[in-house]
Amino acid sequence: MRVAALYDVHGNLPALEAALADVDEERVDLLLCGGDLLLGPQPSECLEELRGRDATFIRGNCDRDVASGAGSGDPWGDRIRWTKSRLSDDELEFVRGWPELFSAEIDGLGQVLFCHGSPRSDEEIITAITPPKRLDPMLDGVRERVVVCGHTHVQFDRKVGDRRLINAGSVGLPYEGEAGIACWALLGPEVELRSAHYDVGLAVDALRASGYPDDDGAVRGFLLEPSTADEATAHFEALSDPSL
Ligand SMILES: [Mn+2]
Repeated sequence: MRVAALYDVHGNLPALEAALADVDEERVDLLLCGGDLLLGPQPSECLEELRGRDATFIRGNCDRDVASGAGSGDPWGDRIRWTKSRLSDDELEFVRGWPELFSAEIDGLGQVLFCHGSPRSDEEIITAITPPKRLDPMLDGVRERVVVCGHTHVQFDRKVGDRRLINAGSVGLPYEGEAGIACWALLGPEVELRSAHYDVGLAVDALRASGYPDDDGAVRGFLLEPSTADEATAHFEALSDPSL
């Protein structure tokens, strides 16, 4: 089996369409949506596009928040509630049924575990430099030698002991220092970290037209002036390890 892993779309339909056009160039047996599909300007459009392609879904922390409508009074709480309001009861019910983990036998790689944050949490952070001391408890009891995650929007492919850890990156809001790329991963028999180019102006227009709350300009900023991978990785490690 060959798998296309599309993580962290965040309701960015132009980016999703670009990634899917790239996927269509490959012979893929399974389309895996790795979570955080919804929170963004076009949640229903992105969900229906992937449902129409019979994708397999796992749940991200933001999908969980959107389905429950949980969120504080800050701008992200407004975004969560707005996104929930754009989904039908049927769509929300579908999202609530998503599992946290998915495992598949992939050509050349063996059994591969897909999670959103870490195998034990949809919001735990794994980066390219997370030390084994923090990784070991997250991977305790995991049988698969290959683990694919997302959540940080930064791609990597690293060896840790006898395991291979891969971050598929983000389709909709990658932190790779370049605007207008949609990142995803092709698995089997090799691991290919891919990025498809698209017109980021279409995503900015969709953001504005949708009415998605962005008074603080944060999402516009993520689209037009994304952090570099090194900046984002340092930021996430500092969040995860208070001693840094
Ligand atoms: Mn996430």
